[in-house]
Amino acid sequence: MSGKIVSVQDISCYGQCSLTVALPVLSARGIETAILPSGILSTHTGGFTGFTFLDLTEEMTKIVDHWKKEAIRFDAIYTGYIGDARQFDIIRDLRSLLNEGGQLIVDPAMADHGKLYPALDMSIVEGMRGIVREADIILPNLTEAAFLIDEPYKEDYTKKEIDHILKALADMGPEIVILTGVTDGEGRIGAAAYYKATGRTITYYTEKVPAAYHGTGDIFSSLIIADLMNGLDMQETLKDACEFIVKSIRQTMPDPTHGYGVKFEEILAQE
Ligand code: PXL
Repeated sequence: MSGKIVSVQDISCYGQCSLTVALPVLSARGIETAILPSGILSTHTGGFTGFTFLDLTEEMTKIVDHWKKEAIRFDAIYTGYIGDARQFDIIRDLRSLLNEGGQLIVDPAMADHGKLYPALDMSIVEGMRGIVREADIILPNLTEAAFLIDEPYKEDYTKKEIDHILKALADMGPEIVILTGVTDGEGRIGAAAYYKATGRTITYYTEKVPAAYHGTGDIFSSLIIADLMNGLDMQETLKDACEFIVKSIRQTMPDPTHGYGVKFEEILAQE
């Protein structure tokens, strides 16, 4: 994989998630990134109340129509948080702008810690299931995986249960499933990448840092996508993304006023 991507997710003006983290990460890693913003929110929806939300569904259609006229093409589509279920058809339409061999990469950013994000409902879960069936690569966390395969979420999973989840997700359609929040039974946490064609799973675990922040899933997905597009193998890619997230959390933990997102910029700048 190499080339130009378009990312479809919201702009949360304050709070360090979705496009405000995806763009700097992808740019810093040398990936040209266009954006198709799904909505504009004053903040993200985790921990803030009274946030504003401007739905950009209609504008998205106009943007894609213009791109068609300009014969603009992409090598990958990377989707994240989607605030309105009508937008799944726009993502389908956007696929006509993919170059041959271009990939649809879906981070079904809709839930965490066993719950859907506050502004979302089951229409988004249904829509995500649909787009996951058409995706080449998906990047769910364990909560999103449970919603996608319609099985109850648990706090802890055995290795056998993780293998079942990976296979159930791949059976929905994608060639590669990258599942985050997976633990190794010895107190470490990381990610597992499952290849449908070979049945092979590659894992990487790192120390479990005792803190959770919004936006880390978006930074993780952006790093994975950039690394794969830059030709790193999956083992190096998982290691890079997992260690980057740990460093970003460590950078943030000493600052109690910064609970809404991670200080990833300082880590990116050190590279
Ligand atoms: O990081 C995922 C995300 C993206 N966009 C919005 C969110 C969240 C998580 O809460 O609220 C608007």
